[in-house]
Amino acid sequence: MDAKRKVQALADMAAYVAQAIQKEKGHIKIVSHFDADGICAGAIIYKTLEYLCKDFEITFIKQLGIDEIIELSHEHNSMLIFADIGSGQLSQIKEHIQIPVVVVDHHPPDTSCTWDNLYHLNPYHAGIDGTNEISGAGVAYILARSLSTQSKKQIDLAIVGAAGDRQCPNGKFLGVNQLLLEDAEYAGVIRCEKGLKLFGRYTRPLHKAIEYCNNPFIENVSGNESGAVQFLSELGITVIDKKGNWRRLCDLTADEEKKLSTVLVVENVACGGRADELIGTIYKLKNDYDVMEFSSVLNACGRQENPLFGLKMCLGACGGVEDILLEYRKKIAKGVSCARNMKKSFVVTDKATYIIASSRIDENIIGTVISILLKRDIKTDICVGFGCVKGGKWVKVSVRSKSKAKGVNLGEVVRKVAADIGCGAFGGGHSGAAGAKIPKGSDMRFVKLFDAFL
Ligand SMILES: [Mn+2]
Repeated sequence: MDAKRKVQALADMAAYVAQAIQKEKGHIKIVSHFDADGICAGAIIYKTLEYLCKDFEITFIKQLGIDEIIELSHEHNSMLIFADIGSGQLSQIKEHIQIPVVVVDHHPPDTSCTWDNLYHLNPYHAGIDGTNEISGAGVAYILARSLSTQSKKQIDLAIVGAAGDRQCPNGKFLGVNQLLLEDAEYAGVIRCEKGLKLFGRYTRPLHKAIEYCNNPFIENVSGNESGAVQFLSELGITVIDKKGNWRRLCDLTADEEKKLSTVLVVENVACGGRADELIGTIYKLKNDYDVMEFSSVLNACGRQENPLFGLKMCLGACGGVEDILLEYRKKIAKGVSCARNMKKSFVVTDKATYIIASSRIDENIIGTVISILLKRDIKTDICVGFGCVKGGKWVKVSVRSKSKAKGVNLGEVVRKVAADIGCGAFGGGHSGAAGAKIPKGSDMRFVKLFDAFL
């Protein structure tokens, strides 16, 4: 079946779910995931319920475990809408929640579980691969479209959500995402152009964009404002225009951009990156952000425990972003230097490097920290980081591989290891990035089992 027919099949299912929402007169609570995709999915539904003049509220959660479900069961809502979350927790939801439940998710569903008050919209039921072809925000958009024609304006968020969930390998969207992108371009809410992929292309002074860039990481330039200015002036690129304004990347001439691209590509290859990853399609949004850039801003909001700020940005607010990003950068830099300082205690096997920072690096940033270390500090293809979780009962495990590492599905391995550890441990993910939560003290067991599975 081609992508268009699959979308039609999903839209037909959405119409049924939409009816239940339309009929609902009481208080609706939207519960969405706290990452970029979840924030976009939440924002799409939020805006749609606003169009429909519903009585509603929204909340974002890190995970939907049994504790969260029981807490929700004690609240006084008339309907719950789970977005970008819930398809894997149907049996627990069924057990504890009596009111009507809508689940709008793209994770593999527990198909055997269903009940009268469940309205479940999931791409797998329409033969769509929810890992690569559509995000939680994409599914939310399909639902929103059948609730209100005004919601068609939110299509850009469906693409941002997909980018946030890494559904654009090498900068390209596939299947349903590609169809949605074409619609978004046609509607004029996303504009595609080719060029240097540097965050802040339209939103930041160029020297700031260079200073904040970690990809490539250039010694004495990355994280160094005057170094960045000097770097540009050595290339013959002025940082201020004739009127005295800061120049942005989008203000450069084609020649200047080419010169800058060449140097950055060389630097990127020198630190282990691919030659072609810095040049490609830029997907410009109405708010001047690039799609990838905006999704990483939303991700930072979630990880800074401020998803509501991300929601506001999706709904059109624009102030205060630099502050939140600055805080986030500081946190990451602190995490990276903390990990580097404990290099001697890394456990290194011939397959992977294990960084056991379960009492020092926060669970929200451990994944990003090991991704950075994997570029320059680590020899093995796979890196595993252990981060601390508030409350002290759990440890967060993040696993990342270099783009070259092939043949291992990290998500599968992590899921099996977590199952072997037991005691409530759980995990999963994708082939190149995965995560788990394990009981405190089982770090070394994870190391042993994981290494054996590899
Ligand atoms: Mn998602």
